[in-house]
Amino acid sequence: MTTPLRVAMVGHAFMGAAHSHAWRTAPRFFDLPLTPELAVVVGRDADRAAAAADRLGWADSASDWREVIARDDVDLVDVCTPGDTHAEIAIAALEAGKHVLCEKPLANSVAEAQAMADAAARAAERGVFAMVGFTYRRVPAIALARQLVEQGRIGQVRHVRAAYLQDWIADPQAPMSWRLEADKAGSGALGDIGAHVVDLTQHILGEQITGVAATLETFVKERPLPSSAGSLSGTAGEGTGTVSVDDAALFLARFSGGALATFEATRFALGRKNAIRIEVNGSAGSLAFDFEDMNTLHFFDGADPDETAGFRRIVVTEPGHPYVGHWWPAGHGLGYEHGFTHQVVDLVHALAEGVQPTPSFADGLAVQRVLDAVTRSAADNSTYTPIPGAF
Ligand code: SOE
Repeated sequence: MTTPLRVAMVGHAFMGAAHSHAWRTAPRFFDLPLTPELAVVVGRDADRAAAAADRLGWADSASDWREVIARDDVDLVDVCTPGDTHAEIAIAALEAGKHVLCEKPLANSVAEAQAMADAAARAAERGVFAMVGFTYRRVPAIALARQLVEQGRIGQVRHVRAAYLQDWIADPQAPMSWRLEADKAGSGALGDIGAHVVDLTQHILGEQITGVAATLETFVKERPLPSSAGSLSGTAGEGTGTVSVDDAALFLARFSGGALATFEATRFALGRKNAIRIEVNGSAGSLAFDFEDMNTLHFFDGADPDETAGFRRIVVTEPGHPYVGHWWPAGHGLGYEHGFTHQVVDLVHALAEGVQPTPSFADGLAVQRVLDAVTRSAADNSTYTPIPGAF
């Protein structure tokens, strides 16, 4: 048994369940230098928090995150709440000397994300670290794509085509939820799922987006209020509410290394449930990924002879592939939840070594700047909008 890492998790809905699973599972499949303990789960309603503790495997529950952050028997605060509370909770936790894992997008505005990145930089000087939960970085096929780009296997990147497609609000009768309210979620498809592909492409290329030209649309402006909440969309009830976020976001972008990119984020692509599609074309090859076939990566090697050249379908389930050797025999694939487990593994190693885990809050801020530029560009009739500070 190694030193415990006592975790407090704030929020216990969809992301809270995914994080709980990861904290429980990581030490069972990976040798960790610290042993995560699911110490306390926090929710606004004491009864529901207690029920969540039972269901998700937490030792204790509480209804006041401020009290929990002040506890001596908590080492890390895991923020799984809607975006409007990220900055307040994360900054308070860092100032109280707790490490922080915060769900994406980092915040609802650049100002909040900047304050969080500043707090994280101050805390890091004291050996207290913060990480933002762009969990798809830890899908083995994505980690492999990153390695191949880093090794120069596709050469100089020219094009990036990125889309995140879902359909869970395509039905106009799908009820309101916090994800459709600007004051809670910050933005709609843009921040909820577009943020993932912005982070993933910046991560895979090891570059930053330097400017965007964007358009946003809200297709369904009024929706039924929910009668009961579901993990994403609940059941429609009486009355209606106004959707105050985008339903879809499209934008062109430029990367710091000169690549041109297109991005699409929508929750109206009927039939596409969680399609994160990324294609990267370089001077020496291409890569293509789709989360709906998440255990494979497609690789075209420009050096292959013409007669046999073609996209190679790499089944990313070999023990030598990133993270895979800790799981099942070759060919027995992984799922959505494994990215969260890998996130915990990498975070725990970084904390034990006293180094900055990635993606950092500074990385989260970089994504936030892109989201902000998209919103400004769309408001200005798709005018090309440079990202401040990105080169
Ligand atoms: C809903 O669109 C959602 O749960 C996102 O909020 C998550 O970040 C993504 O992983 C799956 O879809």
